[in-house]
This record gives sequence, structure tokens and C-alpha cells, in this order.
Amino acid sequence: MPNTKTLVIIKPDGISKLLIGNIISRFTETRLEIIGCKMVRVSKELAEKHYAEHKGKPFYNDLIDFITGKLHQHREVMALVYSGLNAIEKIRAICGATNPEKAEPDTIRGQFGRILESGLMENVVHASDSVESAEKEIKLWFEPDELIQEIYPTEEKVFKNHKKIVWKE
Ligand code: IDP
Ligand code: MG
Repeated sequence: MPNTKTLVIIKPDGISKLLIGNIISRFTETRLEIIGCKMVRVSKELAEKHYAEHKGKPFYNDLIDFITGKLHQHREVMALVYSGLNAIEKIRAICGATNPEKAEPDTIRGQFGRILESGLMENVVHASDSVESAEKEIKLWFEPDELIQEIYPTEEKVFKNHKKIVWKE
């Protein structure tokens, strides 16, 4: 397998349970490289684009509430891009199965996930599941200049009347 990229999100339950360090340590064992990392307040629009494939499923509304932080004290998530050999498979193996009750106990989801009374699987992390979804997700969550490598082709565009917040002089 070639060098691949994958998007990881530490979900609001992972942030609330103070698991950022633990999760990144686990991923560090893979020796994959972090090429982007940021904290994000997830808008409904971003959540709906990210989980578009699940629209219409019984857990969809709860899933959107979950990822936008409505179920936790912490409204933010951490988004990371990992790069390296078999990145997608290596990261998903450490995350474990989607259902935390079925996930192996030595995986992140097996250790720290749970199923809510509503049935929603609160499973601490998201990780891309294929090269195609990784590209779609990375482009959704990150601008080109937020990554330390140019992993997909870019182009220069000039925006007129483009307002931008900068540090005050
Ligand atoms: P994945 O996160 O392992 O790729 P997906 O099928 O893409 O799993 O589902 C996205 C997220 O939706 C899951 O991580 C989990 O939080 C939630 N989810 C998936 N399937 C179910 C279900 O059958 N019941 C409740 N929640 C689910
Ligand atoms: Mg998925």
C-alpha cells in the first residue's frame, strides 16, 4: 500500500474525557506523521457535510448533535491529518470497531466509548475509511495552507472584497 493520508477527529466526548494526550500517544506508535492539526467548533453545516452519507438514518440527528458538541460541555473537537504507509488502516485499527461494545478492549473505542440511551454510539474518534473519503474529508476540514505538505493539487484564486480578521497592530 502506498503512502496515504487520513483525517482523524477527536470527538467532543474524547475532549471532555481529557483523552487528547492518550489518543495522540496511541497514534504516535504508528510512526505516522501529523501534517495538520487544529481545534474546531463544528458548525451544523460542516457536520452535515461530513456525515452526508448517514442522512436519513435513525441516529442521524443525534449524530449531528453529538459532533457539534450539543451533548457535551466541550463544544470543540480536534482535527488531525496523518500521513504515511497504510495510514488509513493503521489508524482505524487503533480506533477499533464503530460499536464500542463490539470494539476490542485494547482499542480507543473499546476502552473509552459507550452507547447512549438513545442508541447513539459515542465512540471518541473519527477516522477516514478509504482513500476517497479521506480526500473528501481532509478538503472539507482543512484549507491547503493549514497543512505542512501540498497533498492535493492547489490553485491560486483572487477574491475581491474578501474580508479577513488579522492580528491588530
Ligand atoms: P465509523 O465512524 O466507524 O466510520 P460510520 O458508519 O461512518 O462509522 O458512522 C459514523 C458515526 O455514526 C459512528 O462513528 C457512530 O458515532 C455513529 N453510528 C454509526 N452507526 C450507528 C448505529 O447503528 N447506531 C448509532 N450510532 C451509529
Ligand atoms: Mg465512517
